Amino acid sequence: MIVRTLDEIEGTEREVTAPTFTSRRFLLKKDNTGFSFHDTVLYAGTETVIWYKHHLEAVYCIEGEGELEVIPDGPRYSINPGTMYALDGHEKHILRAKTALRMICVFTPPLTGGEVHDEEGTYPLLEEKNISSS
Ligand code: 9YT
Repeated sequence: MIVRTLDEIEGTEREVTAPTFTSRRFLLKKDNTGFSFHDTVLYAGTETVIWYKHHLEAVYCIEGEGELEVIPDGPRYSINPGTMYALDGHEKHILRAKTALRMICVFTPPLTGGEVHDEEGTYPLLEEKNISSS
């Protein structure tokens, strides 16, 4: 069994920051659960262009208010606590955070740990890196 708290993750290599969000990665590929599991906060007033060409992601909003727009042609969805969306078609999209959005995210295949969005909002498929298991 794996038990972790947010306190143990914040400020470690399991917390990956980007200009518009911080991602606290509770489970990664090296944890051997078959998926990765993140608690992500998108900063208020930001827009993030995302296009996961290599991953499927499910996202559950637990705090905040925002909007999800599939691009280029829509549709648009309101994002509020209690809303889940799953990118089962590798949809390119924009996530707008009106207030800070706290999102619980699951990725398959699992992220290995250090991924940051490239210029297309994509995460590469990475091999396991030799980082500690903390
Ligand atoms: C939905 C969302 O927050 N996407 C951006 C970051 C990603 N979830 C991550 O790396 O945790």
